[in-house]
Amino acid sequence: MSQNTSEHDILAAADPEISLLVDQEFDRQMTTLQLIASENFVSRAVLAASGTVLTNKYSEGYPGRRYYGGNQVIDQVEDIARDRLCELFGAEHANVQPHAGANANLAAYMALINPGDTVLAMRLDHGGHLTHGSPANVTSKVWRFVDYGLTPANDEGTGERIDMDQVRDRALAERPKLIVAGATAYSRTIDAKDFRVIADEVGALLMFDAAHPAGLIAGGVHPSPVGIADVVTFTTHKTLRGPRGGAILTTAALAKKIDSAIFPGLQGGPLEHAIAAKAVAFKEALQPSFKDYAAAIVANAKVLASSLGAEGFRLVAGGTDNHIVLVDLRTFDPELTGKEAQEVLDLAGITCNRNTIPDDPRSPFVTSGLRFGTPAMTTTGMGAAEMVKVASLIARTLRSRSDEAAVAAVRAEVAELCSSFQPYGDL
Ligand code: DSN
Repeated sequence: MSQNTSEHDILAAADPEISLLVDQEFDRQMTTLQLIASENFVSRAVLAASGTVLTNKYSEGYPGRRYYGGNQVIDQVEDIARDRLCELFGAEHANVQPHAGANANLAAYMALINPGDTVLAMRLDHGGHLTHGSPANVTSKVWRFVDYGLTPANDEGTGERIDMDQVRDRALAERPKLIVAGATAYSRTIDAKDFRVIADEVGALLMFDAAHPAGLIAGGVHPSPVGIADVVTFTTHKTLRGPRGGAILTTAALAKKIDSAIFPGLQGGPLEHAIAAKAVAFKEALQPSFKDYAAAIVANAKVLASSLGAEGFRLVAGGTDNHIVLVDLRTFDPELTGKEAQEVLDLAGITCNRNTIPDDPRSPFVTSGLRFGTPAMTTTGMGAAEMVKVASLIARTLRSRSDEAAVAAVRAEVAELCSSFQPYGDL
């Protein structure tokens, strides 16, 4: 199989070593289940735009204000991307240059606050992101992060929600300059309005990191933070189903600060081939069918969650409102770690990631949880019946993890299932 017939042949002739690896990765993606919550399958149009001569162009600056000549065409590409993104989210200003979500977040901090200022963000071990002040991340070295977390788990499944009382208490005590709403491993809806009230009470700015739910917001199935948060950052490659990259939305009043923070503050030349691919993805997300896609992502996640629950896994936060299903493995098997589970699932062709669960007794490298997500499998056309099957394949693999033949049998079933749900058709 090949990624793209003519481009494939050119690459194969020029660099068989890399070409072979691209083929192998294509095969892996087509024959295994992609359940990493932050991944998706872009359309062939997005793939095509990504591999264009736009990669050749230097265009430091912004449309109409570049530091290099020859940007007449590039300016139009970037303007279209910005306009489509503003239309998609009803935003006043868009910056489509962030190379990644981490860059978008860094730029937002640089634009909104000064080094040393206090930021209130979600605890990493409760679902926050590295750029929300991890000790290992540059954000914690430049700004002073304080955190909030989830309510305790309970038997009714109504716990493990963002503890808004704690957010308010911490905000009143710490007087942050900025509050960050948003998470990387949280399966419930986050409403910017709840955070806005607290931000206003303490005079803080509000940033919403929508990296995970961006596509759900664009598709109208999650509440939009645009017009509520001062700045909204996100990645374009998760639920939004665009190329790998980031973007920022903000108000007209903050536009210049955000733009300056990205360039020249943080980045040099933008990746205009990626920006073209973002524009294509934004056009796709503007189609009515994208609403159906967003709704299907959530519907699939709910079925996957309830089916995994029926297999004996404890659902963190009692279930899901979005594309993420976070399971606590300890009820399924107290000896099973996230690391071991991820590794054996990989052998069975089920791709997911281990994840800490709230107050995890194990280290972040080992963990007691697994995170699953439905954006990619929903793109392939899978629905409720397939989600039930996937949950059963996951449970079977983990139950028989020391039996190589049983794992191989699951691997064969996975390949059979995937063969009916090919995102790139007969490519
Ligand atoms: N690595 C992303 C995720 O998987 O959620 C966040 O940056």
